[in-house]
Amino acid sequence: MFSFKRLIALALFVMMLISVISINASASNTPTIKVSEVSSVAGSSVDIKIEISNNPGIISMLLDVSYDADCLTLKKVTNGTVLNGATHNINALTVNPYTLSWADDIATENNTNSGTIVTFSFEISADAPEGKLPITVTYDNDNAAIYDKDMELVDFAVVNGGVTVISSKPGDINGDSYVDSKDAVLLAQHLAKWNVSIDMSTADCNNDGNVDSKDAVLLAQYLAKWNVTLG
Ligand SMILES: [Ca+2]
Ligand SMILES: [Ca+2]
Repeated sequence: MFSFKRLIALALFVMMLISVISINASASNTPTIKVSEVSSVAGSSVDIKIEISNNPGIISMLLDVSYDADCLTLKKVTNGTVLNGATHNINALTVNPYTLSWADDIATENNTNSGTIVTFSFEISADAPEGKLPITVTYDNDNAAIYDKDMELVDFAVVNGGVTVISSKPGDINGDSYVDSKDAVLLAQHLAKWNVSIDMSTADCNNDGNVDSKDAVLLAQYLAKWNVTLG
């Protein structure tokens, strides 16, 4: 039979365990708005997603999305399926910050969906410097930006993201920021003297100053996940 002291110790241990579990649970249950992060080369197009998770239930959400308009041009805003109805104004692509406005004021039930609320398609300017271009979301609950069906304000944590502009990658011969079979095909066509335009610096996969079959072999090995390095 347990002694009384041992019983107390066990009870304390169980209580501690429960509190640790509930702390972890509450940390992972925080309502969150998250901006995705991507890396790509100057001059390319990128998609940035804005997602909500652990949505406790809302009927209205007003967000401002800010970005570096010198280096990023907003081309398109596409609604996700999480919030019913429009969350963007298609006439205002040049306005920065861009306002995402969603309200369902006659809703009798909260919307508790989580997922992608909207996707921003940006073009990175050709002269964008290497480095990170932050994309940030803000909301103003002093002015009731996010609330539920009882008109109670709902706070979300915000995790900002952005676009990291990288220099050209060895092997990314078509400059779409990925090194994949399209690049291998393009290099093979170039070597077969097809009339294709390639980036000679990224096509020189082994960095020996020439673009030849050695580069095609190295690229094929890389794509086959051999332990080789490009550049
Ligand atoms: Ca590529
Ligand atoms: Ca080479």
